[in-house]
Amino acid sequence: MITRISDEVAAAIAARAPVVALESTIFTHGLPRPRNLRVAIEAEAALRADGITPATVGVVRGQLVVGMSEDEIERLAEGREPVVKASIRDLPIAAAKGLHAGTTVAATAFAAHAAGISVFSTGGLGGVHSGAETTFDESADLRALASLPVVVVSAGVKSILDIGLTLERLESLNIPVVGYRTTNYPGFFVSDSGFDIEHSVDTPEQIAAVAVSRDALGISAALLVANPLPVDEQLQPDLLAHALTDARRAAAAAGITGKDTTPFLLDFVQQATKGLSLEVNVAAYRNNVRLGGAIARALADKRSGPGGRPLLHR
Ligand code: PSU
Ligand code: MN
Repeated sequence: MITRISDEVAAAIAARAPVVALESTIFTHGLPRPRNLRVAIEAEAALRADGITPATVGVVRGQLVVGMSEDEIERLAEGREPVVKASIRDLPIAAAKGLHAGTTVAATAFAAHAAGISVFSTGGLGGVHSGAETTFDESADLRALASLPVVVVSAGVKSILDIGLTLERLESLNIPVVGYRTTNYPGFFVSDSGFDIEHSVDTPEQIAAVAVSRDALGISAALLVANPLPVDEQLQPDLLAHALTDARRAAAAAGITGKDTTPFLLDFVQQATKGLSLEVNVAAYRNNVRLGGAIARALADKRSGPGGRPLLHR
């Protein structure tokens, strides 16, 4: 089989119980070993503790798996065998060649939607890279999110990106964005990117209501929930600004392009902040996993409650 859904995840979907999809690029390419494995396992445990079924998505020897086992997560996190970074376009190649791959936000949202999972928590989304006017480097996450009707919880787009341009693209692509209890768009490592968004929502139930309305209208874009870290947990904005300037200069000097850019910049920022950005990255991810669980529960309640009915087109 080219795809596999774990028994646990399949049972939860069939029972219309809350499920949250999790990506694997965050632990194959985003976080350093050995911390990456711990973060991935902890995210699943946190969901289970709240009664939510986790569905970590990744490619194991070519097979697109929704609901990786702990052994599979370990295998990809440890990196003893080569692991590529797979966006949607890489999936057929990974399948035919039998590769291991971490799935990006785009590829994870694709698999989650195909499996019938409505909610997906991640760290930071891909977006428009600074200098994109000459490099054309815009994450495939954006195009993917325009056509996959899932709810994606993130702490904004990564600060390494051009956030203003990314927000413009989200508008062009008709992708709804709501701030969780804020109209300040978060900048992943920092609570406020300096850019505003129009709409905020205050509860997981409200987010579920927006998702249900979107589906009732037949709009097929993802609903992006921007979930800022509390200010006392963010990275110092001036420390980040310095690290970013240096990181971009280093990437240019090293001739880094394409999908290597994001891991390079994240790694550079981590070293330049002496590991502080790593702690913030993990805290933001945890925060998003928790909120994703609450949204999944609210959605499950809404769809099974009075007047709720299962969606025809998942
Ligand atoms: N944010 C993180 N760490 C990551 C990523 C995002 O904090 O590793 C990953 C996500 O999987 C996202 C991908 O989908 O980076 C975007 O990569 P690119 O810019 O090459 O599209
Ligand atoms: Mn890119």
